[in-house]
Amino acid sequence: MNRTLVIGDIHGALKALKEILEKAKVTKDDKLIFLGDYVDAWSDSAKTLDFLISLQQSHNCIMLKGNHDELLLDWLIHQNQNEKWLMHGGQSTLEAYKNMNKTHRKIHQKFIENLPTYHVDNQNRLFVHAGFANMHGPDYEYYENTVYWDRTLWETAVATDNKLNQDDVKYPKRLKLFKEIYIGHTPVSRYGQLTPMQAQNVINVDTAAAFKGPLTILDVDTKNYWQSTPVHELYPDENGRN
Ligand SMILES: [Mn+2]
Repeated sequence: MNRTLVIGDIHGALKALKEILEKAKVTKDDKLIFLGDYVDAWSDSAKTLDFLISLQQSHNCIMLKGNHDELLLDWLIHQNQNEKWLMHGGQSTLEAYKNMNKTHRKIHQKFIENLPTYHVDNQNRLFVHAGFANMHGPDYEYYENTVYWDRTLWETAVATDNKLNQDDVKYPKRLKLFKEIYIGHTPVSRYGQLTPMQAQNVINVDTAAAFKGPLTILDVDTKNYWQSTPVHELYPDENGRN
């Protein structure tokens, strides 16, 4: 059977990525959907992109763009060292790119530039890094980058009373556009969890790999999931983001 597997925010934790691909026994028959934020936190940010670029050649992959990937792109193109970026994991990425030559950097730049920002599959399931704010869907955003920065979709789903009927006028219209919505971006550790978290039809797969959590791969049909060792244990001499 062909599985659709969704992978949460990696943040430079290549060791964790390799671990979960093995644990889930990923094959070339699987469709892999990466939710973005491949860099910033752990020391393997540049190597993670190398790995993804080659995985894209060998496997059936959809790789979406995250806000951290966009921040890296901004630096690759303009050498723009955004203060906030450096504080939120960018420093480790700068280190990782220090000795990389121009040609190699250009390959990474092209890779990020070509990443789609969301994907809808043939079962009307949406995959997007962060969310969307327009009530007609991500296609209608006024600002294209909303889909990799938004937190309102997730906050809305979490705040919606489970007893509220979907036909109720107060039910968030945005949530009704898709059968399911898979996101990363907002670590579930903020809610005291380290496993995928569902609120209404929104499933959050960011299990805080940038912080003290593991990286997760989830089968969207069965909801089975596999997790890595907590990432900070795989990089014991580093701080990640804290
Ligand atoms: Mn993010």
